[in-house]
Amino acid sequence: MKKVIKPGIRLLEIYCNEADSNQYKQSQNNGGRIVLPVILTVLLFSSCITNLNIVTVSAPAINCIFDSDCNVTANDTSDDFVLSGMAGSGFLQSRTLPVGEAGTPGAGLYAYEYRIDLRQMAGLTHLEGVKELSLDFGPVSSLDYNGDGSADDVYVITAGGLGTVAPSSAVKSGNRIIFKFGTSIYAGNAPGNGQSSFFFGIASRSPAYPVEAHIVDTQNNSYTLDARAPNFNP
Ligand SMILES: [Ca+2]
Repeated sequence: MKKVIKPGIRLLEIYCNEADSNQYKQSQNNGGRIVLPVILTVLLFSSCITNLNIVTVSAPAINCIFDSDCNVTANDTSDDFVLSGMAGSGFLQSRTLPVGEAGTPGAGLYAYEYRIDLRQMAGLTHLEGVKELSLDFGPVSSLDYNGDGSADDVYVITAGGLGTVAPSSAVKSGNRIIFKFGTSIYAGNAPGNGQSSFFFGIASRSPAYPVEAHIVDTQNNSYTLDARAPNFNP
């Protein structure tokens, strides 16, 4: 209740989350003075904003969510980029798994995994990094990826796969998902010394099609990259 009269995003979360909505109703009963800010916020933002929850998993075990023998053949595409002031190149990888097999938790669902690789990107006088990835994804299918009995939105493969940097948050605004890296993925002081993110994954009912993704670097430069995401509104 104490947080209700805070920024617009927090107010919008009230409309996306039942627990918060109940909290809002309670605060309304207790005070009533927050009605105007809520109305203004709804007028300013037309889409629902939600925080997606992120869990860590290991490979190849994560494949068992979608495949009965846990052995999948992934479809990989990537788009190269170089950050301002850096040399060499990095890439955004889009990986999809075959549609989830009947009898698995992910039956009928499509897993999308992304990875940002700056291992071959280098800087001489300073190092740039990637702090954000966003793309239109549409509805998210939640699954219990880490086996703790509750549904999860995003999984990060922190064991058994490439990479060292995990997204620190994933926020859904309308159909768009913004992955943020509290610690950016950095280029290195020589080719081969840069960092890669872990693969981070999310599921959808829709098969893939080409989209434009956006990344933001540590200097707030924005770049448009080819990626694949669910064709959720064919
Ligand atoms: Ca879980």
